[in-house]
Amino acid sequence: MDPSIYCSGVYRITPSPGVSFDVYCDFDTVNGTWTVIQNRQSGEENFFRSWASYKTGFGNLKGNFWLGNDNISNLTLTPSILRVEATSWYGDARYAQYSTFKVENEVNKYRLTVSGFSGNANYDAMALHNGMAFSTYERDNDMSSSNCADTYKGAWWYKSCYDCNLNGREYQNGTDNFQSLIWDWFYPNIQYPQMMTTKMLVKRQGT
Ligand SMILES: [Ca+2]
Repeated sequence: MDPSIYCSGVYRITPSPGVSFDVYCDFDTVNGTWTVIQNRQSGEENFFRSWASYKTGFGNLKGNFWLGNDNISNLTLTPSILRVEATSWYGDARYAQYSTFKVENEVNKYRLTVSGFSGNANYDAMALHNGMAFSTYERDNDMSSSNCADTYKGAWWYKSCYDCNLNGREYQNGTDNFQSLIWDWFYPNIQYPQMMTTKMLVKRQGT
């Protein structure tokens, strides 16, 4: 699609036969068109939610939302690229991009494949999560003897436990809050800086 014709907004897509759902298409971010799978721009939405909620998705496609693991899995049946955009509470906007991104289906616990990091986010915080299953507070699929999703009040592809926690519950500026929106080493001298905004965007490889 030609971005000079289309505007960013909500569109219905059919990523595979018989599967249609609404998405927010982003024509404003560089090298788009992107489909937004996660957006946090304020603290208005609760992200500490169940497996069923993350499965179907929640929130407002024009505001804060998670698109839903079933939808994300369907989107990434086609080889895909992930871009993560984050702005810290200090006001610095940076990104991480991954040349390969795939989320498997529910039977396979929405297992994550992510690789091919580039960008200026200083640190590849998704690498730790490559190959991990998705966990929520009542579905502990992580590699830890504890329950990462419950400890850190989020839902993510936790290992034991995280290098990034973009679905963390606590939306606030501060320090040493591991239940917040974290991207490790966003700054070379701050290991766990909290993010004010995050956005996860997907597009097909080769577009
Ligand atoms: Ca565990």
